[in-house]
Amino acid sequence: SFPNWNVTLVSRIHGFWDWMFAMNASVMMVGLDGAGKTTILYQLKLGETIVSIPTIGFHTETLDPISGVLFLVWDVGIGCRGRPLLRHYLSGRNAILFVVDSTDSERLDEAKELLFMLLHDEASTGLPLLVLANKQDLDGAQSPADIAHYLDLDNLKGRKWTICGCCGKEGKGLLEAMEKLSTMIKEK
Ligand SMILES: Nc1nc2c(ncn2[C@@H]2O[C@H](COP(=O)(O)OP(=O)(O)OP(=O)(O)O)[C@@H](O)[C@H]2O)c(=O)[nH]1
Ligand SMILES: [Mg+2]
Repeated sequence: SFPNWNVTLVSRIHGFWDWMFAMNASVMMVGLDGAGKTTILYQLKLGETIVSIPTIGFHTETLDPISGVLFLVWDVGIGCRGRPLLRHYLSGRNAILFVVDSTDSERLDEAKELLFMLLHDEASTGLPLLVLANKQDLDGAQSPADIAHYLDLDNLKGRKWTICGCCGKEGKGLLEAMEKLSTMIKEK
């Protein structure tokens, strides 16, 4: 067995890292209009379903769904999806949260284009990516695995990524997803 001092040292080091990681992470949330970004944001913030109207421009909210990580989330809506603007919002972020409407097969191509524009921007180099396959409560929702396949996530190089199914309206799956996101940010 380890001498006591050793255990103490180890736990001190853990304490140190916990302290180091009690950080403010700033996350950029992107997705096509209607994907559910604002709904998810308010579900995480208030635990409530809100009646959302399309977001014009962007807004930011501070969240602490996971202890030790304070998320500053940039919810980017209509009008902020031009390349120069996205770059502007990307710089200085710690992660990308990409929201997909899992029922909207017709616009998956468009979603993929938007995602790849982000991932190919220099400002996003190395940032971990969480994809939320939202609206899993609806009939016809594609599974997270199918969406990952469609978005070609397996071929991403040089960044951590994960995909989670969720229902932003009821909050299902969101905390687990945010936990995975904070783990990816810490490991980066
Ligand atoms: N059934 C279902 N509806 C959802 C879910 N999440 C969002 N919605 C609905 O989808 C619509 C669009 O949601 P928003 O949160 O406004 O989408 P957004 O991504 O913020 O859209 P923009 O602000 O236009 O970019 C709203 O009517 C929401 O109630 C979900 O998980 N399930
Ligand atoms: Mg919105």
